[in-house]
Amino acid sequence: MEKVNVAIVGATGAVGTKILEKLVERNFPSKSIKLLASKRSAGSKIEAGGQIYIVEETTPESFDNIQIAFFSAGGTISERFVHEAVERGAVVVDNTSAFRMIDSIPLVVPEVNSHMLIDDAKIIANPNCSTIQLVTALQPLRQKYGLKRIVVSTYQAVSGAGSAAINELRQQSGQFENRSAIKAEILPTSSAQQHYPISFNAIPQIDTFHSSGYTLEELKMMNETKKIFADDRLSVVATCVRVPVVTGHSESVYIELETDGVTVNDIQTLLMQAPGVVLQDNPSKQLYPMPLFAEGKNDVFVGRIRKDPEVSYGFHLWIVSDNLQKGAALNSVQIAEHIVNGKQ
Ligand code: NAP
Ligand code: 3JN
Repeated sequence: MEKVNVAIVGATGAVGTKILEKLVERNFPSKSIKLLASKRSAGSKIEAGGQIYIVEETTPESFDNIQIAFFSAGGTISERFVHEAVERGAVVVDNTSAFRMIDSIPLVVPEVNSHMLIDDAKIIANPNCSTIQLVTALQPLRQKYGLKRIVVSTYQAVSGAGSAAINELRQQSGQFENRSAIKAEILPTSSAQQHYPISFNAIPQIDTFHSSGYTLEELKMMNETKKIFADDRLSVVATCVRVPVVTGHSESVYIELETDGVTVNDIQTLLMQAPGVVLQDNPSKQLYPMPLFAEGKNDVFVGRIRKDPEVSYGFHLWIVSDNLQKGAALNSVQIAEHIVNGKQ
């Protein structure tokens, strides 16, 4: 396999550090890995796979002689540097929402639509973490039975909002224990007028509000799911909630199939063989997915599968995955592996 020079923009962040770990863990065919961040972190050191990497400031010249560039430093940085990277010959895997809904840019979850990774794609968008685990789990059901409706409520970990939000949950938990005043400065979003504690709380706002009353996170899930499934007629509605979990997003999902007469056992059998999915569904043994046990794992875990009492083609599921692994770093690295394999 041809070896490539790699860059990671946002390498010091919650997602970027996991991308580096994944590249090392999966023995990605890299000649070199360049870690990029803002001027603030230039010169800092990161260790992975027994090697020390020095972080550099991101500039247009950072992308000279780079073949694969991962971006996870927010949409503004992607808008500023992705085209620079492409002009210098890189293929970009972008983890931000900057390009996801542009028609000509593939939005890819390899288990669902790797066929979108056409040879001349220079920018590939990595979907939102909550979307990735949803579509990975539902793809086998959609393929076999057809899907007409999805109603999803999320229980999202603080690591989805970056390392500052992880620190905030830890600090607030300490403040609660010490009975000192709880300081809330990051969540629901750093730009919000009002901040709320996340410790011992659940915040029904992720990202800012759109005039429709949905948050941007909810709209991302709704629009991205339709784009990945290439189905505009699919009805998708989301409610996204932040909970005091460090890592691992959970989703309570109601689906309506296009086929009647499907049983819980049919769904379990299908999901048992599905790529990237692990079935954990045995109420008699209290077996069901939980974020604490999904942390660090690559898979999407599914359990609590029930038939709706009123709708014969309706089912309820509980879907859990590590938002920094399959939700971000793993999916990005899988995309890059497809690209590099295609170059052989
Ligand atoms: P984070 O922990 O706050 O890290 C932010 C990263 O961006 C840091 O490496 C930071 O570097 C870097 N950065 C900030 N300003 C920069 C600049 N001017 N130039 C270059 N780098 C800069 O955030 P995160 O959780 O890793 O998320 C980062 C981005 O990834 C998000 O904004 C989002 O777009 C995307 N994301 C995607 C998913 C997904 O669902 N797939 C999930 C989470 C995040 P410094 O150390 O220098 O500050
Ligand atoms: O909050 C989460 O759990 C996931 C957050 C993802 C995120 C955070 C900041 C900016 C995104 C994203 O990937 O959609 C973005 C963004 O790029 O818009």
